[in-house]
Amino acid sequence: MAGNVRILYLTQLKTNSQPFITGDATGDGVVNVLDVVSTVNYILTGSDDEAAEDSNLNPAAMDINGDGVVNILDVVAMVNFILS
Ligand SMILES: [Ca+2]
Repeated sequence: MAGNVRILYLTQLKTNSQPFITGDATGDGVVNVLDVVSTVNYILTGSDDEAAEDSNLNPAAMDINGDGVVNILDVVAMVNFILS
């Protein structure tokens, strides 16, 4: 489809006024394989928000489907978005 937008959508953090791109776990402005790797690591290391913050990762951006949980469904959505 012509004119496809490569940004999923912008979301406002509830606890922070900084907007972010959904799926952009690393906060570098694009959604790519680095975000997938970061999200998988976040899940496999027990979803440690403090460690994520230390690594400048944004767990809220990882929750692509917006269900309040970062899990494999978000990784699948992220990969599908990148491959689309
Ligand atoms: Ca989710």
